[in-house]
Amino acid sequence: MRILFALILLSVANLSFAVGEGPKAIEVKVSVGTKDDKLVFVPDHLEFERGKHYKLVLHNPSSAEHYFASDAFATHIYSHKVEVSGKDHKTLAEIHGAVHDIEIKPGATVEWFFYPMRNGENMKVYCHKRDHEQHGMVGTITIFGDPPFSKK
Ligand SMILES: [Cu+2]
Repeated sequence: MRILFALILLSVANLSFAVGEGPKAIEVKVSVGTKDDKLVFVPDHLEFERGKHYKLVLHNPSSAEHYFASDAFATHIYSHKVEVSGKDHKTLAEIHGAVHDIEIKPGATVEWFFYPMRNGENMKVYCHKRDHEQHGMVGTITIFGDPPFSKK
């Protein structure tokens, strides 16, 4: 009986890991554009380590719409969810499934929760609005480290 109870506790703990936030996400902030409307990502290089859980906070402080787009990145991560919040920071929407491209409106913030799954070096991320990429709105993402869940 006691063992059964312990097993139930264990499975509940596992379940909450699977459906909840998981291990505390490491927050990484990226400014998509700048207040003075420079066409850049700040920072323009991101690094993520496999086996960790990340919360990528994309904020657009500029007066223009911008994209955060990367086909390679999408195939190298497990995207847990993307949260869209309103001005009062209340969540308006959660997007599940593989995400390749996010358009961020002026003043908006989105939070992207994911697990890096495959290594990739300098995968391109860019804004495909008009000529933004040519003006410098392009960056790179590197995923490194041992495979998640591997035994050492
Ligand atoms: Cu842009």
